[in-house]
Amino acid sequence: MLKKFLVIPLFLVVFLATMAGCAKASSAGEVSLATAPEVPPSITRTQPATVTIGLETIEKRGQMADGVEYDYWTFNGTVPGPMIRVKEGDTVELTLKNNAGSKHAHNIDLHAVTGPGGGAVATNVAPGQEATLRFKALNPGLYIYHCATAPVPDHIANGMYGLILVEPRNGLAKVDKEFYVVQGDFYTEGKLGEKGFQAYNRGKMLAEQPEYVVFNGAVGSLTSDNALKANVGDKVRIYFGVGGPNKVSSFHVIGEIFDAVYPEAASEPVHNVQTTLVPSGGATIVEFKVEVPGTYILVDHSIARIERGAVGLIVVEGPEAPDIYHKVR
Ligand SMILES: [Cu+2]
Repeated sequence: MLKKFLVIPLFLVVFLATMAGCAKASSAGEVSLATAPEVPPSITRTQPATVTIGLETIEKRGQMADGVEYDYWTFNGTVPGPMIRVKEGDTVELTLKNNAGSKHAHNIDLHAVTGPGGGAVATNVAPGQEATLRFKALNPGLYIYHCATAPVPDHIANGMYGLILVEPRNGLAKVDKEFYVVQGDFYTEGKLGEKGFQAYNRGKMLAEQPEYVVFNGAVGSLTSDNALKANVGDKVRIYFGVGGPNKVSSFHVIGEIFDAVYPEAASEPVHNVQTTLVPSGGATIVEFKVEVPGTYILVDHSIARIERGAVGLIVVEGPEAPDIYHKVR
């Protein structure tokens, strides 16, 4: 009896405290997500808010390269998963659903989370189930998120990663074009270029000998019809991450110099950088103005990897700038 009397007031206290907590931060509703290479729009509100995110883990067959199929494990059906954009100080309520058609349990570890496992333990979900995590985005920056269900390397190797941007309180400077690119290494049964369905090869993953090293999950995701586009005079910002599971990236754009790099996505930029090193499970933000028309090539300057797929294009259109660049004879 005594227990019963105690339980009811305790429930009321918790309920009222929760309501008071909710009243402090306004609710800004669902966060808009973007599929690579798109970036969600910048956040115009100036105050932190409570925001919600819905992600679904989906295992599906996709194209690794021309004529090469692979069984990816994904967030929302794409590699990388969607880019998430929140604001410093936001309270984020993330619901992770595991598609009923999945064969494996999945979860999410966001490097933007302060708390055990980055949220992985709290979001471990069997096929057909869902879980909800609430966290406060304390530190501004650009962070990798990934699945951390054991064996973790298998889940990452199959494509379970993406980026979450925690915009600083005062926002980021306005630019003309923003792009979202994540590098990953893939380990197929067949050798590079071998046609048909290719299963995952765990031995190659453990030996750290990928067949493919690609941007945005597949060879050709940023070339020909998928090339990025900009105009002469544009200021371009790339949110670049490395999902891994194993390889780091010597990220470089052939024909450009980064006016600013936020090394490892830290808050303070450095200037005039040619190539920036991005760790596995890390990210960077690079900015550059495009002054001369033409085609610029995104690469991992561990340059053998261009043969394995790590190539992307930015096609810049506009008037020639012969005072900056021209062929004399
Ligand atoms: Cu997983």
